[in-house]
Amino acid sequence: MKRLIGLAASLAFFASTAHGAEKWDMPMAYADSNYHTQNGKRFAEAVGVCTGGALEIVVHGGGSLFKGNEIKRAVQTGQAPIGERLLSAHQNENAVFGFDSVPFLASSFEASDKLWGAARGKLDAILADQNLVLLYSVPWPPQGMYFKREINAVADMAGIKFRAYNAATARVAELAEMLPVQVEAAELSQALATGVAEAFISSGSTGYDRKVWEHMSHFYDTQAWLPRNYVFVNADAWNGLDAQAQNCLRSSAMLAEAAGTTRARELTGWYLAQLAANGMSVQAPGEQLMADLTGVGATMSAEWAEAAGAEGAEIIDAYKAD
Ligand code: PCA
Repeated sequence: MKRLIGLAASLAFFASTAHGAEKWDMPMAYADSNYHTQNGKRFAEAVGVCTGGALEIVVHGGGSLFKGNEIKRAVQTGQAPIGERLLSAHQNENAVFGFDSVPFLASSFEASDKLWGAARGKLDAILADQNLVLLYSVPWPPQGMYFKREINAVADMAGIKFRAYNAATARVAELAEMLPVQVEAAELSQALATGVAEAFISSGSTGYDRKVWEHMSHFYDTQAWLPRNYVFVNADAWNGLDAQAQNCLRSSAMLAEAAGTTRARELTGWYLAQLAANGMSVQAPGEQLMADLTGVGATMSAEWAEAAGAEGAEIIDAYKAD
């Protein structure tokens, strides 16, 4: 009898897990077809397989569930249990979040990986204080500048309305005497079409996703930095999972970070080729332009070091020591 009760109890348990499988909505900000979003979907599938269906993650791309600038708050407050956001978008909250947008500090994929290795522990801790668990991060390709005409020096940029996506990009605009305006990638095409913005800095990836050749003619491959997206979980939602589900999230996240980074690397040249194939002039910045931007970068590096204080210095030291 005892055994029967035990059996009934365990059957009831399995029934309730199968029945009550947890479903997590995962807002992401960028185009559904973008490799970050596609990678997020594969991550979700891997978690589903690993947990035997006990945790189902449903990705909502393109800012369809929450807009990019709403996603962190939504996850912090538990409106969504998991999400993806541009890490440096939080630079206004804490300068350390902008470690990946310091001009010319880490402008290749190798350097970006190294810098991430140096910064990750700090980000884990800062996010843990905000009720968030950091899972994985994938970089964007190197950032270049898009214009509607030939640009040979920073002086050529004065007065242009410049679309910014974080504090660092707004600062580039200010230092070049342009007029910064914050616009999410999802709204970029519209901002260019309506003249709200006339130039911007981003990867070939976002230029491709938003078909910016309809409005832009020149891309300068400045390789200024590789900003990162990160995927994070509400800490209460995390604590509500059993150890097996947590292990599944961690192991799937490790794979997603490696796969997404590889994909970014593979696509970088392809994206630039698509800009050229659609009529844009894609080129390295000229000598004067590069010298001017190096000057802008030096100012911004000093400002970031000042704002990020001891924590920032530890990241830079660890990066340089590696
Ligand atoms: N694309 C995003 C962030 C960096 C990038 O390459 C954007 O432009 O919003």
